[in-house]
Amino acid sequence: MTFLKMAKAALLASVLMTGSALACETTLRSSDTHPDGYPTVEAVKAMGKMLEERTKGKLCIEVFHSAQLGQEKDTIEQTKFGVIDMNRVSMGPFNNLVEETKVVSLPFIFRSTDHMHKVMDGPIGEEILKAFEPHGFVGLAFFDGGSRSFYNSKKPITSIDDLKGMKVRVMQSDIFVDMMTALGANATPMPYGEVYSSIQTGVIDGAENNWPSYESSGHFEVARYYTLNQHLMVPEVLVMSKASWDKLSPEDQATVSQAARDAVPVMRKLWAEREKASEEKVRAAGAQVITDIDKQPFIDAMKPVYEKHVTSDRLKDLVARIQATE
Ligand code: GTR
Repeated sequence: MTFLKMAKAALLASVLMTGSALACETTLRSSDTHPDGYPTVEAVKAMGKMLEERTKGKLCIEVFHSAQLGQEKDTIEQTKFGVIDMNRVSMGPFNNLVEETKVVSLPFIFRSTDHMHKVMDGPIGEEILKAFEPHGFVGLAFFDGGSRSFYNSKKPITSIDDLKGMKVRVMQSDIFVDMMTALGANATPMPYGEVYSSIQTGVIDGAENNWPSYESSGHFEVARYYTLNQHLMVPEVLVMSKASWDKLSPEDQATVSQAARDAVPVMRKLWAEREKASEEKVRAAGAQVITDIDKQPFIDAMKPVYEKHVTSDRLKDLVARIQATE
């Protein structure tokens, strides 16, 4: 064996031992607030596998789960500047940056999961994905975020009246602050990672989220009353930093785009399974779930939120088209 051959063999062996991510020419760093195994984390990993195969090891993704790279709002900033290549976040924290994300963050804008899928998979979804670009991001795909409901540590919420004066954490967006105000509660915007201890120490009374987040965050341990009022159905988005995107060849950009879209059905399947499993887990752990709730008063109370936030012609048009989507 020549020296060169020996060196090559040693390099190959070390690459095999250290795992596939390092074998790639370029490894894209992707952020997620959720823990390993969560549907969004697994979907981006699946996308990474597709990418690695399709580019023959040129491009890979490494998912930094469990908020290892920071809380959503901060990681969005870092993604904008190319410090993080990819990010899977709720569209809520994007509201103040990308105006178009507001329409899908409005309470009760979607009538059902089917309605949401139709909108996000169609021309409106495409328009919203494109809207990220002028702000330093490339919108790659939308993931499901289920529907969000209220939970708290104090008492069962059976009507709007029960929310009066409660301190409820919301994601960092003015829409959600105004939504809580319209319901007579005190909104406390804060990062997801601070919610558990804030409920535990009584800084807040509760929060709102979907089944998988309520379960995986452990919030059900400290806030056992969950009311299935389903006021929000905010889709999630996978974005890439425009700075990282611009470093790729047009062929690689197309491969990244396609792999992201191909990860959507993977995500939806995992999501449906996890929603059921999470609900079963929190119920078994003693969470008190209130299902008998009249949503109409909540829907009616949202009028001022729409009036305040749907002001430009662009947003009015998007809202009207979403509502008209059958
Ligand atoms: C989850 C969502 C996260 C994050 C979190 C929150 O449902 O998947 O991206 O936005 O809610 O409430 O901050």
